[in-house]
Amino acid sequence: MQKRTRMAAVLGAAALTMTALAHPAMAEQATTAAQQPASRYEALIPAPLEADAHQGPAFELGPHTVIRTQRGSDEARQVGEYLAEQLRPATGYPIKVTDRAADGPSIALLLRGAGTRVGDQGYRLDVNRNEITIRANTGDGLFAGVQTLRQLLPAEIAADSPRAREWSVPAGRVVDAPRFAYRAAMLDIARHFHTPDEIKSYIDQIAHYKINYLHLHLTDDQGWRIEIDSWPRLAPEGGGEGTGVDGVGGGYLTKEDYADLVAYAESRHITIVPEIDMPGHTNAALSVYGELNCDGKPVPPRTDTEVGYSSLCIDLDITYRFVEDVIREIAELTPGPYLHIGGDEAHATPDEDYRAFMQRVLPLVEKYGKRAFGWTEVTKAEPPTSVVPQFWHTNRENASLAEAVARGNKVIMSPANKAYLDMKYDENTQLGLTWAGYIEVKDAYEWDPGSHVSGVGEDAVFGVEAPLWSETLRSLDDIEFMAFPRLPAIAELGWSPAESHDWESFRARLAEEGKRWEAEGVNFYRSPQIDW
Ligand code: TNX
Repeated sequence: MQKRTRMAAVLGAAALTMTALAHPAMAEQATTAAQQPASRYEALIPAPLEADAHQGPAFELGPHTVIRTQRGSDEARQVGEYLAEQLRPATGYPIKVTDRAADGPSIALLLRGAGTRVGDQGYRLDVNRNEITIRANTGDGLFAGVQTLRQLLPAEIAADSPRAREWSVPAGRVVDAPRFAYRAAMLDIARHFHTPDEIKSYIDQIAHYKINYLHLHLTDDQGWRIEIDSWPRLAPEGGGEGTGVDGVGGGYLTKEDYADLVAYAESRHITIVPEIDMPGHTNAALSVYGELNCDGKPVPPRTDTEVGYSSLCIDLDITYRFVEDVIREIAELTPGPYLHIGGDEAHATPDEDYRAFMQRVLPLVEKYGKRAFGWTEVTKAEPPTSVVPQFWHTNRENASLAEAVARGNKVIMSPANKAYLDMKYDENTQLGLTWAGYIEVKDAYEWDPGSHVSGVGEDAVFGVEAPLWSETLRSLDDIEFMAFPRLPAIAELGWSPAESHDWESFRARLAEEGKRWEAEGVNFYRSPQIDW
C-alpha cells in the first residue's frame, strides 16, 4: 500500500465506526480500534504536510547504527550529535556520528536534495530497511526532521536508561514544511522565577513539537528577573528573595545565565524573544528606584496578583534613560531579531500618555537593531508596520488591531481563551487561573489562527504562541502539567496545514504521545477527552 495518507486513515476510521453501528456488539471494540492511528506516520504531532507508510521491511536501529552528517557542515554535525544524544540512553547503543561514508545501517542528515517545497524550515524524510535519510535546506529543517524521526520510534525511546527491545522505524516517507514561520511558547519567570535548568527542560520539551521561539517574560510587578549593569540594583533587589507572587518566587538570571540559555535554546533551534514589560507591569522597578516615580519616591514592593496599577512616569526624562539603557543591554545580549516591550494592561497610564510613551520607545528598539513586539494594546499607538502586535484578548473583534492589519502590521495569535496554558482545564484543576474561562484540550485545538479575529486573515498572521503565565506555578512539574497536552495543540495550529485540522485525528495522536510522556516522566494532564 503505497499511498496510506492520513486522509485514508480518517476514512478508514469512519468506515469502522459505520460497521460498529451496524453491529452493536462490535461497538466498544471498534471505538477503541478507531482510536489507534493506522501507523506511526499517522501519529505525528504536529501533523506533517504529507506522510506515507510504505510496505516493506522497517529500518532496525541497532548497536552498529551510525549517524552520517553532511560532509563539511558544522550545523548538520550538531544536529547529528543532538540526535545521537536522544537515541543513546534508551537504546544503550554507542550511535557514532561521522561525516564519512558509513558501511553499516545509517541515519543520514543531508543538506542537499531536499527540493524547494520544504522551504527553509521543512525537511524530507525517507525510511527503508537500509537507511533513514533526512534532507533539508537548512540546519533548522534537519532539526525538525529529527523531531519527526524521534516520534516514528517506539515511545520507550524517550526513556533515560536502556530498555531491552527492538527499535524499528517503519518504512515510509514524510515531506514537511510549516504553515507559519513563527511558532512560540512563552514562559513567565517574573511572577515566579524558574531556574535556568527548568527553562532548559521546557526548551527541550517544546522543541519536540517544532516550536522555534521561546518568549521569556522577564519583568513584571512582582519581580525583575534579568541583570542590568547600568541599573545594578534592579535584579538583586527587584528579583531577590521575597519577590514573586506570595513572596515565594525569588531569583533572577545573571547575564551569564541568560547568554547560556540563549546558546542552549540555539542548540535546540529555538530563538529567545526577551520581554521587558512597560509602561505598566513595572512595580518591581518602581519599588527599587524611587527616581522612576513621578513623586521621586519608591513604591512598596508587591507580591499580590492585581494588574493594571503601576506605570512608569511618562513625563520624566529619566524614564527614557532607564528604558534606553535596558533595551540597549537586552538587545546586546540577544542575538535573535525580536524584542518584546509588553505594553499590556497599562490601566494606570492614560491613553494619550501611552501613545506618547510608545512613540518614544518603539524607535529605541529599532535603534538597537531589533524588531519590536508588543501586546495587542500597542496598536493604540499606531505603530509602524514593522511592529508585531501579539493578540491576547478573548474577543474576536478588535478595531484597533484590525486597523493596524489594514495598515500592514502582522500579528502573533495567542487568544487567552484558546492559547493560554495557565487557564484551568476545568473546575477541578488545582493550578491556574479562570479569567479567560476553562480551556480543555479540545478548546485549545479547535480554532483557526488564520480566521480567528475579524480583519486578521491568514496572510496577516506572523505566527502562533502559547503563553504560560506563572502566578500559580512554582515547579517544573507545575509547568508540565499546564503545558501538556495543550502546548502540542497550539504547536499543531502553528505548523500543520489548515486542511489537515481534525480533532478526532488529533486526540488519537495525543493518546499515542501520552505513552512517550510516561516513558519520559513528563507530568501531563490526563484529560478525559483523550483515550489514554
Ligand atoms: C493577563 S495577557 C496578563 C498577565 C497575566 C495573565 C494571566 C496579558 C498580556 N497580561 O499579566 O499574567 O493575564 O492569565
